Amino acid sequence: MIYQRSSALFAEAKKYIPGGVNSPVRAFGAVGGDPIFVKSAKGAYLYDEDGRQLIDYIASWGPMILGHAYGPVVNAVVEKAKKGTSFGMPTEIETELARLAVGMVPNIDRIRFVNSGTEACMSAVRLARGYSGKDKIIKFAGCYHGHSDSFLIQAGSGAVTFGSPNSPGVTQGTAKDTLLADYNDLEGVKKLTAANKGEIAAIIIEPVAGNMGCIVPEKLFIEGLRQLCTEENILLIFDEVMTGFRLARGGAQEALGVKADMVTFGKVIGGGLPVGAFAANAEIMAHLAPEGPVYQAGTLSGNPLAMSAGLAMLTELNERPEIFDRLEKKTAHLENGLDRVLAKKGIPYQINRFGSMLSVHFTDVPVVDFASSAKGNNDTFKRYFHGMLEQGIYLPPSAFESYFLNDALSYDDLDRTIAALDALSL
Ligand code: KE4
Repeated sequence: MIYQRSSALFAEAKKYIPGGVNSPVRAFGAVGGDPIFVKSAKGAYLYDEDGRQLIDYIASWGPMILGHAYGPVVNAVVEKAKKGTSFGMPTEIETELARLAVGMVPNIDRIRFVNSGTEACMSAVRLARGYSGKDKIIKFAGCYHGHSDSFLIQAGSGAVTFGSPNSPGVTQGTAKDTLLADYNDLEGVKKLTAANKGEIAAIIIEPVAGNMGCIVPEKLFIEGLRQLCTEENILLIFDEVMTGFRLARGGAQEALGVKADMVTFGKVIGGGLPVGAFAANAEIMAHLAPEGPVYQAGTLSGNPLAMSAGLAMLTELNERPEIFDRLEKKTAHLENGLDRVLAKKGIPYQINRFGSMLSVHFTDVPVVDFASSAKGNNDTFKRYFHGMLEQGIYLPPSAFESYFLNDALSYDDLDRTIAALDALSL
């Protein structure tokens, strides 16, 4: 199906913006065709430039957990904007959001706001290195922690979609300090720590992965990582940019029952405006400038508009935690429905889910790490993606992404989605 106005807008965008987008995964590179340009959104629905209504399953890649244009969030931003948009000076609302976040998330005493998940993860690793005096980090193939150099080693999300898990421009000097392990492979991590004894500052992980599709950690793996980090004096960093304030009020630490030493946030914490954050106990965070020697800064960090959006969103989630249970039930309903109709199609598939994160993989092997995720049949995935889009269902345009359900989705929306898949021949 041709989406004429979106295609025309894409052609115009490419004259001025590389690839016509400001973030590669939006360009439909993994599924082909021109990306859909969105005009507006409300609740569970996107309204594209060709006048179509689409049921949204990416929720801006996570932030719009309450649905688009959520009243209290919009009103908070509008009212705040009338009083000025940026000062470069401390404001009370930064403390209000910091106090709320620290109160919701276990094992953190202090939090620093930045402007993206990338910045949060980059800063957390610098702090871990500065605090420990050690240089190396371990990351996992297929996990994505943003686009700072240390992480673009076998990264997930858009990096792998474009077949460039290791980006040009990342120097060997940087890459040598990033050790690579496989998700759910505790023995492999143990071997790496033994071979680099005393040199590893941190292990950074997506506690529930969302950048290889959704991948759930095996219980012994994530608990084993915790034990190993404790024994080897390595900081365990949970990258909760996706999972924070989504999987539970206290994020993945609460949902998995595993304690991290540092936690990074993005997406939901900003309510749809540019906010990232990193947090830890008071002793670790005391090493951060201006209190300590590890430098980190940002002109728009703690921006009042972004803080007002984040405060409105986290206040809703904190005061109405039943949202998390509602999302769990809705996502389970979707999972069961997709499973029911896929089972009739005689093709191999896997559905992975944790809470309101879900992904569909067209393969007959369980998807437990990057290698198994990469075995998915992308031709089938393309037919799936476009077939659903033509029926008004907007799914992530890559098999290496997760769905993010939002609270505005009705059971009718979910059943329409299931029926759309039932109608597809894959
Ligand atoms: P940002 O710099 O994009 O705000 O956050 C980077 C990041 C860090 N950690 C995790 C676990 C993440 O998922 C992300 C970003 N997520 C992608 C979606 N896979 C953002 C979408 C995009 O790149 O446009």
